[in-house]
Amino acid sequence: MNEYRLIRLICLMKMKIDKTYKITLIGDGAVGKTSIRRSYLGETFKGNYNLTLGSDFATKIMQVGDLKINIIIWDLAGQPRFKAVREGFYRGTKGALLVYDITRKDTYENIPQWIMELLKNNRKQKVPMILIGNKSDLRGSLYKTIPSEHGETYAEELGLWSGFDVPYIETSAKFGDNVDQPFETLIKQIIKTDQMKTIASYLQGNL
Ligand code: G3D
Ligand code: MG
Repeated sequence: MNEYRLIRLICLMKMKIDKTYKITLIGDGAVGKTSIRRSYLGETFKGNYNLTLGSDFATKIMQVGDLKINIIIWDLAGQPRFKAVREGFYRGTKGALLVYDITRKDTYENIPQWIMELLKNNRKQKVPMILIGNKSDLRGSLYKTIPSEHGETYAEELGLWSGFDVPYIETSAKFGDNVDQPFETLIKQIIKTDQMKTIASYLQGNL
């Protein structure tokens, strides 16, 4: 972890923040996770990225209604060789952005494995999720692409399975298309889930 980022994280923790939530970007290698994170944070799109080595994170403060929320966005390397490193980083994840590349069918088919890896390493906790089909700028190009309906149908199935509303969102990290929406939708769902849990435990305590 880079020293500057660590200091920034400690400073943020000391600011008056109402809540801190950890969210995780997961999916196969090269689907565009780092690009989505960078694009959302207003960093410019770069071709020829350095490979994410194991894990990396960034933080952002969001104002949601009256709440000041600090989100810590973990970006995990998708390559199989980083599996052992990744496992330690899932714990405490409050929401996940599941990313596939619409030009690579295998990355879509691997999404269930990613969900299993998350569950296994996050105390079997189902969390709010967003399904992202990235590289939408390549639709209509020479690449064969996975139709949007496949993403939508699969997101619906995930919703039934998880008990959360799971939207399907197509993004282009390259052009910054739709990159804010998955983060904002996910954070709102996390806040709602958190509030419902608080109410439920309050009611239990008062029975
Ligand atoms: P990862 O973090 O999931 O491993 P990266 O993926 O963000 O490192 O991106 C992998 C490659 O896909 C990069 O290209 C990056 O530029 C490209 N990419 C990411 N998002 C998009 C997108 O929305 N559209 C297009 N066309 N390309 C994208 P390189 O050439 O560096 O391998
Ligand atoms: Mg990466």
